[in-house]
Amino acid sequence: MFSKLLGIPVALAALAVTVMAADPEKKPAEVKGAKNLVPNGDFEEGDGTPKGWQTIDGLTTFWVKDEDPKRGKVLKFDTDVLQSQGYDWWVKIATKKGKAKDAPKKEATKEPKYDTLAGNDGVWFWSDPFPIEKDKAYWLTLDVKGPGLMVWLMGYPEKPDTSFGADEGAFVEVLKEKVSGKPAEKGRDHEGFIHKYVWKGQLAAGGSNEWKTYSRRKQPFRPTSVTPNVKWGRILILPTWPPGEYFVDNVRLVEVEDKGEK
Ligand SMILES: [Ca+2]
Repeated sequence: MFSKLLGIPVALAALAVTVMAADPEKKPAEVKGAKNLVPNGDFEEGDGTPKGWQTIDGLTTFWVKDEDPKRGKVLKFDTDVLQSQGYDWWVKIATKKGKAKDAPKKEATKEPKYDTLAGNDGVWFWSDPFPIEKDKAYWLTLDVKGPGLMVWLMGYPEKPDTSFGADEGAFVEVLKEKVSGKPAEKGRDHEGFIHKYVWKGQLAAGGSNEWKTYSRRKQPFRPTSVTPNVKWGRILILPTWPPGEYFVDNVRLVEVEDKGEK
């Protein structure tokens, strides 16, 4: 955990600032009539939780009004929550025994906070699936306020299961244990969790106390260039370290003109 904590997230946060700053000049032209493929990417629609995304939980994820009324509603994350408390509450959400409005009060966290979600699995937030077309190139942008975080476009051959946490191996194992009351199998014949996605592309974003738009600098995403069986995509937003609050708005994935350089 320690190396993950001090290695990857911190390095990525730095990368987000130095390499991934917004640069609209480099953006390839959108194809004519291109629409945002991400459902409800501006988080304006919904009833208690944003439509087109996994549910918020009221402990680590929130659907809030931004201070700027023009921005409307945004997603808020809190990674400064004990991993144990987060997992316990997520099991309740996944088994429909809890709703965001009934979320428990956050337990106090202590320095150095290695036992928080920030220091471990982070707080994941998944969009619903949308179609990905063969040989198409896509451009991802999003607005972030807060520390650096990771965003992924995940590619699937089959339309993925959108039940809460279905793509999170560690969570699925814990959920099975809590529901069955038995420890998960870990023997030699145990296959473990098999991800349903076959492709993923990442974008580092964030690193400012002000809202900024982030995108990849050079290459668009081409999910079918090495995995031609990809037919569906989902967005995964994943803030981890440092422990604290992160805000996200306007997640956009649009088809762009592609000269085909790989
Ligand atoms: Ca919004």
